[in-house]
Amino acid sequence: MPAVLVAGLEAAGKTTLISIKDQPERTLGTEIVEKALISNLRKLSLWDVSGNEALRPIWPAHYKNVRFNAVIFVVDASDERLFEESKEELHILTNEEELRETVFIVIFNTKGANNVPTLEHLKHVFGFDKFHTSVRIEGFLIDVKRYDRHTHEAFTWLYNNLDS
Ligand SMILES: Nc1nc2c(ncn2[C@@H]2O[C@H](COP(=O)(O)OP(=O)(O)OP(=O)(O)O)[C@@H](O)[C@H]2O)c(=O)[nH]1
Ligand SMILES: [Mg+2]
Repeated sequence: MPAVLVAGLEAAGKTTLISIKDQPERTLGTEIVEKALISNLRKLSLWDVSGNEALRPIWPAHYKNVRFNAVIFVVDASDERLFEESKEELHILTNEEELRETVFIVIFNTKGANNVPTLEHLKHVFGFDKFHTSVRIEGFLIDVKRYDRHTHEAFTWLYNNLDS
């Protein structure tokens, strides 16, 4: 079963995205759930970590021991004050030796706000044009609380890129 690390800052919407709980509380330990992100497709082993700064050192403990097929990196796109810190964490992950073969999908979560930047702008701010060409990464702008066609498009991209 493919393993997927679900990372990002606190309250970005990680647990909401993978719909483990209706009203998620902050994740304080790592929760591993096996479920398909698109019904009828194969199950994934989803590693939902805490984005709390004090608990982020646990992330490397996971990917240094488990080979992840993908990283889902969730960003709160409604609060630009968090962009720099979020970008730093994303770039740390994309530079890790253990994640060199891993495909990255960045979920920019609108959190239902209607004044979020465009996807193009977000990708620029997060340095998408600066990743080494070997980094396989794509970004999507969605409201993680709603499972709509944008969510479906993002998850379809993930499934299509898991093994390639
Ligand atoms: N309206 C709205 N609220 C959201 C959305 N995504 C997340 N939230 C809310 O933001 C809060 C944090 O979401 P979580 O999914 O728990 O965030 P997380 O990334 O798992 O956070 P940690 O577990 O603390 O690292 C919750 O109260 C969610 O209900 C969204 O797309 N729309
Ligand atoms: Mg969580």
